Amino acid sequence: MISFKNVFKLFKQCFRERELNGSPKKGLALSSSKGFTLIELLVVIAIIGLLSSIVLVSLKSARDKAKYAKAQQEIQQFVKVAVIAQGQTGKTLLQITGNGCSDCVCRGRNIQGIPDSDSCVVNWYNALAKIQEASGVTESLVQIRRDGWNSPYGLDENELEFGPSDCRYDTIRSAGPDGVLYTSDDYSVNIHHIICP
Ligand SMILES: [Ca+2]
Ligand SMILES: [Ca+2]
Repeated sequence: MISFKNVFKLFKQCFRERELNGSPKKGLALSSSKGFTLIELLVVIAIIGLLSSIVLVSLKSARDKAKYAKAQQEIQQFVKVAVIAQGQTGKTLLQITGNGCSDCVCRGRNIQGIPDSDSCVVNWYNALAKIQEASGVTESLVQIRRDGWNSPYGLDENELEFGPSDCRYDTIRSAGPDGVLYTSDDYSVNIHHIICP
């Protein structure tokens, strides 16, 4: 990776050479009419490389920002449907999906682009379908199956999972740019209780 430090070093070398010689060394000139030295050419290449890496980093960051916005919007949509489903049935998400941890099989690995046959995707699609059915919402939720990084969303049903006093929140999350659930780049939301106070 080209760093500012390296470019600065090249600049220094270049100017030192000019100070010592007054003009570029003929022996090093790549083009006698222009009089550019090899070191000057290297400086230009280094600057171009540095600028390119800055542009690439900015592009990635802009793309990630758009993907986070998509995840936020889709998770909001999911939570809205989940709350309706709970209200319609008077059941917790665990009771609706029949699973206490849909995303447990997704943890500790990169789930970007995993096939629909993977148990992680199967669990999420099942939960999504059951929650949609319970809600009575007819609007298709197919578009919120995967986040912008092509990972399935992770749902952990928690409310009353281990008894009547287990008042942990259900959570829904996007694995974020790294494709791994429960790391610092995730975007996650708690879903309101239906039975717990
Ligand atoms: Ca759980
Ligand atoms: Ca992550």
